[in-house]
Amino acid sequence: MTAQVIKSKAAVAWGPGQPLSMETVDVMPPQAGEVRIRMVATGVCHTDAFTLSGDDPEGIFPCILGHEGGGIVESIGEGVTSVAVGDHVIPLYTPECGECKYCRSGKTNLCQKIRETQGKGLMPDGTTRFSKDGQPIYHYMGTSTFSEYTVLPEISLAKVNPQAPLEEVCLLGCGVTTGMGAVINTAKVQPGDTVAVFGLGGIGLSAIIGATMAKAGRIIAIDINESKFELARKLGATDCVNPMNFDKPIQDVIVEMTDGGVDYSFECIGNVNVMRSALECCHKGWGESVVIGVAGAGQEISTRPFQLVTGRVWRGSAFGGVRGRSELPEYVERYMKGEFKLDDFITHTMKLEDVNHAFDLMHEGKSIRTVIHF
Ligand code: NAD
Ligand code: AHE
Ligand code: ZN
Ligand code: ZN
Repeated sequence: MTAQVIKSKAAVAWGPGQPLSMETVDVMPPQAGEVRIRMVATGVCHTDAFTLSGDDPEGIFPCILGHEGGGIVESIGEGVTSVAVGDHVIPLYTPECGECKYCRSGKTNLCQKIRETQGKGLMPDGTTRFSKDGQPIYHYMGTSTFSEYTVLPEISLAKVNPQAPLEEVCLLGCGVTTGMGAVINTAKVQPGDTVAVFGLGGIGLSAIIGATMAKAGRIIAIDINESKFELARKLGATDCVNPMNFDKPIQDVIVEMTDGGVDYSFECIGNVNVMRSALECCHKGWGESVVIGVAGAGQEISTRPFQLVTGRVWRGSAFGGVRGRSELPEYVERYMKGEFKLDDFITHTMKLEDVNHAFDLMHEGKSIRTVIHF
């Protein structure tokens, strides 16, 4: 049967800084190489709030935000072969085509096959599948998970074990994979290493899980909100530090605590001043700092070049360096085997109608992850 336009409940971002608005939107059938999915659950990540704030140079409105979802294939477009109706899938904002220069390089997970149109809020053919009363509504990060139904390119879906609870493994669509992957794939932390994690939201706490899995010897968790420390300790942090309790720069505090600095640090906030601290708390000669946080338009990082001349390394990580289609299903299997937990992260669950409250909780520092159930 040919797929039809579907009416879908969606939280629409009409403009920067405005609360999301619940609307019934039209979702077109998937075109060639595309898939329409029914969303089962989605997490709310700080990057959604960042784009809504207007700080994202790629922010485009009106759009449907959301990129940490789990869903079930509702219909497929012409030529789609890798997923079928009924498959359980996790949307990927970092697709994997397997054939572009980036995919073939073996050096990065940053597939660029559809990056240009994705950044403009469009499907690969340059059009959108969402509209409201005939007005086009843009996609976001190629995923738009704050909608009952969404359309994605086939290359932007990871097919996962149907036994896995989508209400939990949706967090592998961004936050948990990003933090764990940055430690394991990007930094390649080794047993005994000393690690500092700046910012204890979903990303930073997942980095702590990654560091614990990698058997880091010491894991220093840093946040200005001390209510985050209890979970950080439970996940493996050996030291919890609030920079506000010191009258000197936090990098000096950490260098003193660690006999010269850490082997690896991770910035999980999106604050360019903290990015500098994270680099400068690294050990002379070999310490490496990984930028994960996303900073607003116009912001830049700086340090004395001498910090790099003397052996510290600055690098970055997107989606934990994970190739979504070929590697994410394995993360789901590892979760199913009990190698790590996800329910610790889910501090709140709610309906899509309450998504603005999820943003409030995040801004007030009261949640780790809110999961929206459809
Ligand atoms: P979050 O808001 O849940 O957590 C941020 C944490 O940082 C909070 O606990 C907050 O108290 C703490 N914090 C804020 N200012 C601080 C400071 N000056 N010093 C110490 N701690 C401070 O956010 P999240 O969802 O965990 O996301 C974290 C960052 O990672 C965001 O910038 C997000 O956009 C980015 N991100 C990047 C990727 C990627 O692939 N690179 C993926 C997901 C998220
Ligand atoms: N659009 C922003 C950058 C946003 C950004 O860095 N996104 C991360 C994922 S954050 C997920 O929560 C990412 O993967 N970036 C790689 C990419 O290709 O977008 C800007 O500054 O323009
Ligand atoms: Zn995210
Ligand atoms: Zn590719």
